[in-house]
Amino acid sequence: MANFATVAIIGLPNSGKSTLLNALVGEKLAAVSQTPQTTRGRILGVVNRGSVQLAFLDTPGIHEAKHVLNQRMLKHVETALAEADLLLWVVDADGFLGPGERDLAKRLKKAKQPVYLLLNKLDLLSKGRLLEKVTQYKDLMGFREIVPIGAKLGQNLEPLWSILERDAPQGDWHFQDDTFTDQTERGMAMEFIREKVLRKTREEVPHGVAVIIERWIESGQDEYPEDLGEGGTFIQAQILVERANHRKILLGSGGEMIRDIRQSAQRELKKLLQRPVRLELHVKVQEDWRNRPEQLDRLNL
Ligand SMILES: Nc1nc2c(ncn2[C@@H]2O[C@H](COP(=O)(O)OP(=O)(O)OP(=O)(O)O)[C@@H](O)[C@H]2O)c(=O)[nH]1
Ligand SMILES: [Mg+2]
Repeated sequence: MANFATVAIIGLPNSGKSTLLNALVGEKLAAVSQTPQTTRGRILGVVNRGSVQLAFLDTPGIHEAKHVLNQRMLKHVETALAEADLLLWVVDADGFLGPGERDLAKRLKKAKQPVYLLLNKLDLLSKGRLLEKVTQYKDLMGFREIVPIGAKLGQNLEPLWSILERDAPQGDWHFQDDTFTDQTERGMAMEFIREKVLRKTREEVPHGVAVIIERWIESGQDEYPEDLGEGGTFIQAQILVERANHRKILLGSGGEMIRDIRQSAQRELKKLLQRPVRLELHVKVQEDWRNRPEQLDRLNL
């Protein structure tokens, strides 16, 4: 007898949803940064535990949509909410319970699926404050379970696993037992390059950044740089920004910033692809790309 559940990971920006997905899958699938709205799409991570298969869907943080990009981001949340059997609401338990949380609770009250509250960032909280949070959230709505977790350090995930295994409905697995995501290498490369940009920039710059893979050349193909060695990959990517002054910030004085970003992204891609990688980055200004549907299509957003 088999069990299968689609499990949506939802919540406000920066609460730790992607960190949790990575911790649950045990692989880095999603970009993580301190910048809200890091995740722009839905990211699938499949985990098999005994006879139970769990398909986790990481989603963008719920926020006010100001651009066409943001509307598309929120659509991914809606789709995940509609598809899921179980809903994990991840909150930053170290933050304030504000209007965003109240609005989301109002929506989740109407959900047909069970809602589990995950009080994340356990490592930053005293026991007393944690208990206080539990009381505050309990006042908002009824939860199937409330579990304090520390996604970053993988704290207290065992109780969560037990709950999910217990509540996954009976049904056939949807994925082969060796599948853990539907993301392509290129898609992940784009995300991880953007992650490095987000980790190094502040304020309005990160939100206007997108990454396009322009060339992806494998060993043996034409124009492969032979000095990279056998079995490697040459990647040329474009970083889109919205304004000329953002481009300046990204380049940094004497090109220091972009060099830094390139180096850390290249390191990350080597880890991801498990082979030699050379990364080349170009920064290009394109005003208002976040409101251009055809550009968003091209970016797979
Ligand atoms: N101290 C601490 N920090 C955490 C924990 N979990 C996540 N973080 C940090 O919180 C920030 C946001 O994490 P993400 O996983 O990107 O958050 P998210 O909910 O996916 O954010 P969006 O994609 O923007 O919606 C990062 O700086 C993480 O390192 C935790 O358990 N403890
Ligand atoms: Mg995220």
